[in-house]
Parts: sequence; structure tokens; C-alpha cells
Amino acid sequence: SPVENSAEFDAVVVGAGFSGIYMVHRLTEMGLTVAAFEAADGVGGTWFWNRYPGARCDCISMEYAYTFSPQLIEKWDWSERYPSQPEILRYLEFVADELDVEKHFRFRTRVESAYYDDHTDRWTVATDAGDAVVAKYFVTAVGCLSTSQTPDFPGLEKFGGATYHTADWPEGGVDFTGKKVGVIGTGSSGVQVIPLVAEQAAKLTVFQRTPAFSLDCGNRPLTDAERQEFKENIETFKAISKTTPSGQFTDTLEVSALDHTHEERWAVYEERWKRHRAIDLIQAYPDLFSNREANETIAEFFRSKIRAAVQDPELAEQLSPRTYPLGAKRITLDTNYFQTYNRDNVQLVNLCEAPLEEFTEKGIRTGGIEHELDAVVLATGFDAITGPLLKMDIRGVGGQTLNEKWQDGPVTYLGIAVDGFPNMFMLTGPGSPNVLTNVVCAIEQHVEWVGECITYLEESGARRFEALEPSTDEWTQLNNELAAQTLYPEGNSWYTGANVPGKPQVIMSYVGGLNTYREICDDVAAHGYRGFAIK
Ligand code: NA7
Repeated sequence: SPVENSAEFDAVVVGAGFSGIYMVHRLTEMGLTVAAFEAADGVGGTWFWNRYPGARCDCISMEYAYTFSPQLIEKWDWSERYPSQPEILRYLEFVADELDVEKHFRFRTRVESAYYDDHTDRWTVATDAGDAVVAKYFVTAVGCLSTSQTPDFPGLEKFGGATYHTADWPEGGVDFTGKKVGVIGTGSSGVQVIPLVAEQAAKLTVFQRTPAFSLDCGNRPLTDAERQEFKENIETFKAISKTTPSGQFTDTLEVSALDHTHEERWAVYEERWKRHRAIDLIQAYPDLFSNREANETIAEFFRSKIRAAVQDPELAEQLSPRTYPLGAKRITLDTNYFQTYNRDNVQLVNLCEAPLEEFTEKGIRTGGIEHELDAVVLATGFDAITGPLLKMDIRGVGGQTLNEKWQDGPVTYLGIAVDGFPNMFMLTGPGSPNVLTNVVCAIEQHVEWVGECITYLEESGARRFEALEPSTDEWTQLNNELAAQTLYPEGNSWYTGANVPGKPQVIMSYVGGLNTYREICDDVAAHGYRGFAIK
């Protein structure tokens, strides 16, 4: 229904993370009027909420930053090789300030619905503040890892202690001194938070369902020389970010992993382990992520590192992943993760042997044993990629909801658009390279492509821009075919929706690489936006 007295804008942007900040900058620079909304108190997106101790990016700091503005590059210096959450948040605040975009945002305001009107070709976007705006373009910059996932644990409401989700951590922090703490989850967030909670708590119990392949991140301060070298070579760096599949440099050997002897392979892996970069390991040989036997060689190398770090061999075995290929779940980066299990105050509960039965008033019962706990940290991850989109009530032509359209899994054209949802653009949407590449490089590509597309539409006087159904179907099929050639489907992870019970299981990223994706998108634009209907 039409909302009375609603203000009219050229575009609405939802989200103030890496993609929203840049999108608002682009659109306003083009002279468009923009209404932008953000649920949090300030900019930052996922880096606003994920304030748990140890939260850190798994990309190198200088690679996890915008490259479009020489001024931003010149004025900012990173302190550490892997940036911590507070530093990334400060960086995004700095960027928002430099670009002067905050004035376009309404903070503490969540977008609840967006309805397309077939007659006016306008979107009506309503918020939890009870008001709405009307705009020609609806751009979602809602991120991939922004809707936290709390499993439906039996008895959770009975638990008398405190619970904290890593992705929704209290701003002032939490003091676990003297407390008996449980952590559920051993993904990226779990392996980062566990060592720090162990140092503070009286006792830490880790509830592990699937062990992680984790890489010692070897974090350290950056030197002035490194920072200077980066700035001096920024053009080379930018070229790498545009011409590589992941937006990052790595050197891949030209032989199959299976053509090397065990000793040769081990030497390759050892050298790369010391580089402390996951991509250098998983892409050491070209077939590590397509051939299960090749993958097993590097999986075993990672397990040897666990055995070296954990004193008790039985415990080392419990912590060793055996059920999925290395990389099929995201490789985690840690500081002292496995060593933490050598501490007297840390206990591992293997949920595969002792299933989590329920939360009780005093703690958690697994395999018939009650573990008494004062607090529980849920490091249980996200309803990734589609979660934040489907949380909004988005309705396209004829009132069709995005939920209905994506009932069997997300379908998109280029990860950017969906047929039946004209003038809607998704940044890092399902079917784009999003999380399988350096996401900041992906975001720059998306924002720039969408910005140019909207410029084109404005200049040609178009009212309506819509992905065609066959283009959407073909793109979705291509994604599935490409993913089937990789080991991702074997990971049961958030990459494929397998971490959320009932979620359709399909790959939610384009696995063909950011460089190829960029070429495809440029080619689509060069051919008058092939695959889209423009009216
Ligand atoms: P992840 O990587 O999805 O990890 C979640 C962890 O929680 C993982 O170990 C899960 O085990 C575990 N989990 C989830 N549900 C349950 C239940 N019901 N019972 C027991 N254990 C459970 O999320 P993160 O926040 O760590 O990281 C997400 C991304 O953020 C990361 O990849 C980086 O890119 C940044 P499972 O593996 O499902 O058996």
C-alpha cells in the first residue's frame, strides 16, 4: 500500500559496511539523492558487531582496504599484518569521515520491507522507525556475514548463566575472570575467541562438533618499510587485485601435488606455512582443491602441525579434522589456538562422541554429563549471504516475495539482480564472487559496476532495469556446475547453506574467480547490458 507523506529519493542503500559506504559515495558523487539506512549505531557493518576478544580479519590488512582513492591510501597506515576488529572499525570510520557519507545515513534504523510498484517503477522502503521512503533504485549492501545464527538448542531458555553470540558482542566487553565458561563452535570466530577466554576464565569447556583446519597467522606489527613499500607499489598491487581469481597474489606450482614425492611436497608446504597466508597453502598446487587425493596431502600436513602443538596425542587426534577436505570449510587463522588445549583449565568436549543434549539451568548436558557453566559463548556462525536479504520483506513485480523466488535456493543474474525484481541491485549477493575472494576487492568491482550501470540508465532515460529470466537461470546453473568441480559441496559449511537447518543447500558464491567475473560483467555492460531488459 502506498505510504503517505513519504520522501522520494533516487536511491536507497541498505547497510553501512564496506559496500554501503562506497556505494553511497559513488551515487552521491554522481549527483543522485540517496537515503541510506543502517541498523547499528555507526558505520562498520559486520565489523561493528563482531567485537569479541580476538576478532581479526583473515586477509592481510593492506589487502583488506579500498584501493579506489589515492587520498585514502595515502592517509591511512595499518599497524598489524592481520588487522584486529577495532582497527578495521576505526578504518571504516575514517573512510566514512573522509568521504563525508555519514550525513546520508540514518543509523539505528532497520529496513523491514521493500516493495516494488509496477505502475510507478519505484520501490517503497519501510523501516522499523515506522516510516518509509520511495526511490527508483533499491541497493542492498547488507553483507554476507551479518545475520548471526543461534541454533535451536533444547533448553537454552532454561540456562541461568549469561550467553553471548560472537557476532553480537556487548560494546563494553565481557569479564570472564573467575568464571566457568563454555564455547560452542570452532570455526573462525571460535578459534579466535577460545585462546583469549582461556587466559581469563577459571575454566573453559570447548564444545566441538567439527574440528578446524587452522593456520597460525603469525601476526606481528608491520614495519615502516613494509608500509612504504606498499604505498610505492600501489599500482602493481591494484593490478594484482584486478587480474587474479582471489584479488590476491599467490604463486601456484605448475605440477600436480601428486607428481611430487612426499618429501618434495612437505618442503613446499613447510615453506608456505611460514608465510602465514591460507591462500599460499591451498593454492600451492593447482589441483589441491579439485582432487581429493591431492587435498589429503595438505590436510595431513595441517594435522601434523596439530600433533606438534598439542601435547596429549589423543587430544590432538580429537582436534584433527578427518571428515571434510581442507578448504571446503573456510581455513581458520589463529594465534595459539591448538596450544590452548595444553592448559590445565581447558577441556574439550567432542560433540560427535557426546552429543549436545540440552542446556540445563546450570550448564550444558552432553552424553549424559552435565557441565556447569556461568557463561556460554556461541561461536555458531551466520545465516550467511542470503540471511540478511531474506530477513527483509522484499517484494517484486506482482507482489512476489524474494523468499518465494528463492524457495529452492537463491537465483540471480551475476549475483547482482533477480528477474521479477526490477531496479534492485545486490552488492556481494549470492552468485557473485563475494566471500570466495578478497571481499573488499569484490565490493569495489560491484559498486563500480552498479554505479556505471545506474549512470547509463539515467543518461538513457530508462525507468526500469530488470534481469531476464533465462539469464538468471543460466547464471545460477553455471554457478552450480562450477561449484561441482570443486570440493566445496563436501564441506557442509555456510558456503553452501549447510550450517543452517532447513536452508536450501546450494553454493552461494561464483567460484570462477573475481578476474573472470569482472570480465563477464564488463562484457555484459559493453553489450548494452546483455541479459537485462531496459525500458
Ligand atoms: P562458522 O565458520 O560457521 O563456525 C560455526 C561453528 O559453530 C562451527 O564449528 C559449527 O560446527 C559450530 N556449530 C554450529 N551449529 C552448531 C550446533 N548446533 N551444535 C554444535 N556446534 C555448532 O562461523 P564463524 O563465525 O566461526 O565464522 C564465519 C566466517 O566469519 C568465517 O568463515 C570468516 O570468514 C569470518 P560445524 O562445522 O557446523 O559442525
